[in-house]
Amino acid sequence: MKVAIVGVSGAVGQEFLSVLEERNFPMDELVLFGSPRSAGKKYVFKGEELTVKELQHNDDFKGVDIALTSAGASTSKEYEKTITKHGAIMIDNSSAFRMDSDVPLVVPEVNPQACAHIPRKVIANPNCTTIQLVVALKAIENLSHIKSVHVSTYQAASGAGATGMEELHNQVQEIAKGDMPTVSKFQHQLAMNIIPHVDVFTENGYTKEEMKMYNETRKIMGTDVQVSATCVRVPVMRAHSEATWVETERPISVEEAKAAFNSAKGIRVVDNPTTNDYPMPLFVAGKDEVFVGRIRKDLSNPNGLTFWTVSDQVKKGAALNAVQIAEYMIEAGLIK
Ligand code: 2RA
Repeated sequence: MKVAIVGVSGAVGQEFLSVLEERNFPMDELVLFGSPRSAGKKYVFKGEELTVKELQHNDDFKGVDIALTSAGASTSKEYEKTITKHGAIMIDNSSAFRMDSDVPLVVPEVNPQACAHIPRKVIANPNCTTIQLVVALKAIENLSHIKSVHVSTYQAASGAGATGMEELHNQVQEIAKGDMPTVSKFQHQLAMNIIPHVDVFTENGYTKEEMKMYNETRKIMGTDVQVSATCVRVPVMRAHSEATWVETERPISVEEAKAAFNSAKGIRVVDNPTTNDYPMPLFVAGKDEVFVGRIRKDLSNPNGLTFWTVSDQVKKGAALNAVQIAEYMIEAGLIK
């Protein structure tokens, strides 16, 4: 098994390296690719120093079985054929192909069966906000069909990549020194602030990030669920949180929901108001699961349930989900 990481110098690329090592992913060889700027950089994987090759239109992907790509949508579009032409399966973290009808959009806890049909040899990894939402929704959908979802996100700086995290870190230091914080990555100062704006606005007044939650959730769940999202950037380093309200076809009790979350794959329930236990980004960063807490009835709707989720955006929201897709495909005999 030969694996390639494309975009290894970015935040998600670096996370691919640590997730593959942490999980002892079954492979014989790892090759690293990056932009001309990161070509020549060296990274250590399992004690071995690997040098980043420049991504180019050549035959470098001959012999590669799985390419984990996270180099932005335009690079993914430009290099799709170069990466897949010799048979490599491209598991792509960008938004380039997510809504293409001939590309499955996969969260292994929800729709692994979609991996069986990959006419373009491409599988898309969903947006981070969608991943944690659908892992939680699936547990409820198994009890009763979800008709609608309202969700408000609290998205960490990591969603904007390594430079987003760096900007938040620098702003905190600048403020502590009494200097004016430098703003370049985000639309406004993020430290000591929240910004109700992630990605660009679309014509209907929702942002692209909010529309991703609508479209991707429906594609992955394979249902007619209605989704209305408000996506907000918060001064947190690397785990996204979401407050979610669902309306189901029949009323679901808190006990039923808790039992469903407790037995669902990929979920850890932390929900004990008497001891102030609930998921928080500070403690979820670096963890694999989607954490669920604050589970309660929606007081405005007898068929409504509300809960709070937190998940590491760089890990389950990006690199880990892609690696889990690859693991599923190996286990299911879809990659030989
Ligand atoms: C963000 N969801 O948090 C985006 C990253 N994919 O900015």
